[in-house]
Amino acid sequence: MDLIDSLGNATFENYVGMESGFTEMAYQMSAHVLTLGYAIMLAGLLYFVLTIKTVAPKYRISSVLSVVVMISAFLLLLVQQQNWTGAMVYDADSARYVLGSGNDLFNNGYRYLNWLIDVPMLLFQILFVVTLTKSDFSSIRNGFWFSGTAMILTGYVGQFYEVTNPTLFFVWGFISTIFFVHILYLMKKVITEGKEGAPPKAQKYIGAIWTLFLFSWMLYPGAYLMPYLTFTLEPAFSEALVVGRHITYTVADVSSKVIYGILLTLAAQEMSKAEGYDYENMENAL
Ligand code: RET
Repeated sequence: MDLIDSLGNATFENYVGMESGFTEMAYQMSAHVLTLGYAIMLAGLLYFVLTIKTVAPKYRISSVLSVVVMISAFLLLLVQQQNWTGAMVYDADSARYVLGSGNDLFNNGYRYLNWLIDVPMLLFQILFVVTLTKSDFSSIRNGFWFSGTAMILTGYVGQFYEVTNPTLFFVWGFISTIFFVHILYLMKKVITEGKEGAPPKAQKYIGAIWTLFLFSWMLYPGAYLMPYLTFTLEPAFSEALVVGRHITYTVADVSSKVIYGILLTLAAQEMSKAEGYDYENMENAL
């Protein structure tokens, strides 16, 4: 039977698993990097709980949103890791990990649905730290929510076609990108206005948040495009690209959720100090 007939809309990881299988290194690196991801989310969870009182009460909702993101990402990445180790089984004859039969196939779809929670939370979070000088809070919030949801749902549909129908894959990916550009536009506005009224040290962190935001959010479309990064119109069934996708997602997740949340905490600490809430010089501060 043809690979496409037996695997249909499955993502390209499964095709590699069935066509050539994975070497020990490719299989284990994937498993380890997924484990690293959920371990970091748990560490991040502790950081955001333990530092909540280092910022003035009005900024604490940002830490609470980080806690929500850490818990949902921890659960998702745990499931994702088990999905990987469950889908691929060791085959002693070929000395490779191959796609097993009888188990679920490997799928990234859970990630997309998890983003439905995390993307709005991450976008709202910054609105509780910075003060907008011109824009209206609720119109930015609604724009973030609308475009965030639309970007994810259109991408979710597209990723099912990454092997079977490149045209649909690129069309849905393109529609998703339009919403992504809208999010970038809104975020740039929030950063520019947010910087205006902030104390100098906080301004430095807000500037760093913009760089981090651009870098980390761009990695997600990069992971979407992974099977086509050989620049042909056929998806490449390469184990290096599979490992590359796991690594890209992990770097993106750690940067866009954990490091982003830490930078927001640091900015909020500086703003708190400027407003007279200085946790470093408080008794029983923690
Ligand atoms: C998709 C589809 C292809 C085009 C674009 C995409 C963008 C995805 C982004 C996701 C961000 C996710 C985050 C998750 C945190 O938990 C949907 C892959 C542009 C930007 C930050």
